[in-house]
Amino acid sequence: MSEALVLVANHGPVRVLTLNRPAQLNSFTAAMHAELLPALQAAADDARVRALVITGAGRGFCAGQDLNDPGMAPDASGTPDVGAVIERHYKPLALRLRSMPVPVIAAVNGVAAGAGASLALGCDLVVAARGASFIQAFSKIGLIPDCGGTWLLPRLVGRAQALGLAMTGDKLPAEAAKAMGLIWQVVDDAQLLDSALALAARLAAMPTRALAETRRALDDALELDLAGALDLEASRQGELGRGADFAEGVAAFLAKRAPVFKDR
Ligand code: T3D
Repeated sequence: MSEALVLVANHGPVRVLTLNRPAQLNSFTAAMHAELLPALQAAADDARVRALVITGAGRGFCAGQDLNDPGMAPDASGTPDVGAVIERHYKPLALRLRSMPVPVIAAVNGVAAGAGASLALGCDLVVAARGASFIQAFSKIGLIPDCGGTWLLPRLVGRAQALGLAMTGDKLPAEAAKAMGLIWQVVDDAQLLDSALALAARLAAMPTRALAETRRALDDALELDLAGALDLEASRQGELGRGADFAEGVAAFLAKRAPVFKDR
């Protein structure tokens, strides 16, 4: 039997998904997509999972689309239908990732290129090994950023830096990515998984539903004016305020004890 292309492991309430095509730097094939999206869905559907970590096996995180994959072969027109690949694989992946009911951490262990960079940057918090790097490889092969890259990059670092990264396709070391605000944290290579797991465990003990709503509210508010954002806050806060986690958080604070959150 061939080995899984996405390894799944549980560390208490933290689920870890490991992209597992190390010889090809975990680049995406149709077969790997066919495991990754269901693995994300399974994590979303499993009430025991309260935080997710995505990482890569071997020396790379993910080198984007596997440029040798049969899915890239020319169709009847004589050229590959790249748009169809995006519709079939990358669009559902980016949307699923961004709407996960739990916080998602990318533990970037090595190079994250093309759609692999978008996968990492589409996670809520990116923790990178000092030796990792980010490459907007698309322009080098005549494409634009995809898997959400056009939406993510200017939101993360502004138009000037986004265009610089996307047009040059230059390799951005983890420290530089942190300095420009592209990612959350850089840690020593040997500490990457432990650091990501510790952060995930911390988030897993927090009010999960509020964390997922925080992501949704920040994303939605970027499209709104101040009055619209205030309306959004009143509406979503109203819903959270009726949740068990808010009651528990306040009760625990007043009783000077540690809270136990359960909403999801
Ligand atoms: O359908 C669509 O195309 C739409 C979707 C597009 C989304 C995209 O992601 S487009 C961007 C695709 N990705 C790339 O263009 C990146 C290509 N890879 C690289 O530029 C380099 O591999 C890296 C800079 C990422 C790493 O360089 P390095 O020197 O550390 O490693 P390497 O020697 O280049 O790669 C190691 C092996 O992985 C090598 O195989 P080999 O020679 O040992 O048998 C290499 O061919 C393979 N590999 C790396 N990236 C890919 C790949 N094989 C297939 N596809 C890849 N993307």
